[in-house]
Amino acid sequence: MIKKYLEIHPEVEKALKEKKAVIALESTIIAHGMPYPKNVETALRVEEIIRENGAVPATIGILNGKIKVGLTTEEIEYMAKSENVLKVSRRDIPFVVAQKLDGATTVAGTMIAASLAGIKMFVTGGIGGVHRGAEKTFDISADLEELANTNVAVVCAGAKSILDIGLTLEYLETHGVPVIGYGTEEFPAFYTRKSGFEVDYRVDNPEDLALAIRSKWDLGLDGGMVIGNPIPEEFEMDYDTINRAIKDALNEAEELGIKGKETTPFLLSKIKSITEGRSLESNIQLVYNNAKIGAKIAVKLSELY
Ligand code: PSU
Ligand code: MN
Repeated sequence: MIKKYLEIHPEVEKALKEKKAVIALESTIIAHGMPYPKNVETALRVEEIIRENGAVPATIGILNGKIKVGLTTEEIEYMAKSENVLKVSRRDIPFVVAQKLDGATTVAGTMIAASLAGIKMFVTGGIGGVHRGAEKTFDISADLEELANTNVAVVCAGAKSILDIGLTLEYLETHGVPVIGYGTEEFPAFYTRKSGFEVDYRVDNPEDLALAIRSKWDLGLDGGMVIGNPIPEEFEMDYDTINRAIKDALNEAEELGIKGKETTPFLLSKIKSITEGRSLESNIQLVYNNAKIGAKIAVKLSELY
């Protein structure tokens, strides 16, 4: 039944059958998170890094209504260039599929597709979360709800301070989503290693993480896990510079009345232009770093199944 909606790339299908490590990758970061042509370059390099570290990449998106698990290079190019690719979270999937549209999947959308295909690990840059001012706007990313329910572990570089990091962590705690610091006690803030917030558990190697992930699901504790992997020091942004840029971007979004699903892409592109592209460079490097660690964890996890 589900098969009619999914199209799994033969290489991914083979790896899954052989219980090899497979990593899901999202396409919203390609279509709405980074400008062309850096988005294609990054997406393809991330796949390479995953292979170099022993896992098979599966970039996920919806094309002509088909949920594709493992986009080809040409399909990634198309996602990166086309103006008609929608941003697809849980609520959007049925319509994009039924109307045979093209959609780039968010963290939530990608987790759903990964889980349908049997992929346990997912690498990205940053997750969505509770937005600043959410007590008025109710803007809380559907990513958090997905993390609460869907069995996919997500490696990210933490949450950006376009979000309310404290409230995001509270939300995750309420929903029983473990938040791990990879080699750190502090939850990373995407562009910077520090956020001022502690993680629940620090883990220093892929083996220990794989054991915790396996234990969670063995016990029927459904839902995901957030693995916060800090950006490498050499690519980190200056704390004050990035926070000033974020503040300016937030002000502009408010003045222009940007709302709903437009908010995150708007802020990302504003921050990029305010920092003259330096935030984009950091963003790219942190994704590469996550790909490396994510693949290593996936390899260890595949040995446990
Ligand atoms: N953070 C980034 N880059 C991104 C996103 C978040 O640094 O591209 C994307 C992810 O796809 C994430 C989505 O799932 O934004 C969250 O959007 P929203 O806040 O509308 O749920
Ligand atoms: Mn939102």
